[in-house]
Amino acid sequence: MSLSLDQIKETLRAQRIETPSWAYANSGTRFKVFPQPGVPRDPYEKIADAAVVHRLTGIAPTVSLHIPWDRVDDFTKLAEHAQEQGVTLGAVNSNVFQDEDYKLGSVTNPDPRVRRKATDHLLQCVDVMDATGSRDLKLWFSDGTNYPGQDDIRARQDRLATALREVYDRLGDNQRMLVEYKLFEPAFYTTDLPDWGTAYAHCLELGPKAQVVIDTGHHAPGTNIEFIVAFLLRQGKLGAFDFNSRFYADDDLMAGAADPFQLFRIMYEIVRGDALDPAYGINFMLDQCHNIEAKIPAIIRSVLNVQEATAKALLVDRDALGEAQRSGDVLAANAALMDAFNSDVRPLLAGLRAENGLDPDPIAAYRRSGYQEKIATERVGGEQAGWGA
Ligand code: AOS
Ligand code: ZN
Ligand code: ZN
Repeated sequence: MSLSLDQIKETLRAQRIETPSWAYANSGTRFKVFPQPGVPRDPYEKIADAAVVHRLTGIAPTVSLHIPWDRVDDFTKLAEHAQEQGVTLGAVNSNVFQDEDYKLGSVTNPDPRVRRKATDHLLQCVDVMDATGSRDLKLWFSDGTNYPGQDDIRARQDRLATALREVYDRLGDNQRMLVEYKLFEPAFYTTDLPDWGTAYAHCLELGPKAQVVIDTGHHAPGTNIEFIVAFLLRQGKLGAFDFNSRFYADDDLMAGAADPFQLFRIMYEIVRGDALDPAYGINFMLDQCHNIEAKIPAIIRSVLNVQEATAKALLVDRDALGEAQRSGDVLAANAALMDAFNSDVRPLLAGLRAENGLDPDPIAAYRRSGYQEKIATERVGGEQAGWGA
């Protein structure tokens, strides 16, 4: 069914995008971290920055945490601070990849002591969720091997399943587990969760609280991500996105920067599956870092890019598309999608912001606000997100 302009606007008003705490902090590659002036010195300041992004865009009211990068004594207090700033704490990301012990893997490590330590960390992340009121535990494992024969591929799957089960059983009624996959890196021969099929199979085995998270940067070049979206939606197993852009591998560039057409195709499948409404339960997160560009405007840009792709997806004339598909008119079907993609939705979105009392141009509003100058003066010695430490 094609949507009226009012329906499109209403849908866009309800859209929600979650920003990651680590994107506000200093980050870099394994070669160099370039510190920026004014970056947050603690999780409280990361949340303050996320709140600025939300105030300017109106659609980014939640912030993902990363444990232990977001180190505080009292997570309830952090949640209250977020609330005061007008945002709430979102997914809790675990970290079982930055410890000497995890050289040969975390939950799949051949040493039961290391597996216990890794699983205990995941359980502690659920404790954090209890304190913050977060619904989602996001699990990404750097586990894998570099050489044939290094470890038993199948035994590692068994160890992974055991750890996931223990954590799954600890989840509360309103909590979920988001299982992330990644083609390779840091392991180069086998990765224990390399693709959506493996993540899906584990989630299926675990039960309804386990869902797959698609990080758009975690696939082989040329992978049709919208197919994965359509498939997982049909199975009720798509829990979240980590949006970012890639040219080569896990580049973590701004969402929609490298391939806005791909982002549109993904969002079209979301619209097609009626899965955009927050009530459906998909957590649309960003997972990126800004190594050379100014962070807050880059995050605003990314939120706007997702919003633009969504607006274009909503513009698709679904009646014309359906008709063309049923009659086998390949060209007309393709044209229906391309017409929407080639529309300039920026005036529509600027108008919508103005209607909602926001500045039509959030990036210009940020530049004018003086916030960047203020944090650059007030904050000295900003935190590193965790890379290259
Ligand atoms: C790592 O490549 C993944 O994208 C994870 O989502 C990870 O937890 C996040 O990027 C922060 O490192
Ligand atoms: Zn990710
Ligand atoms: Zn990644």
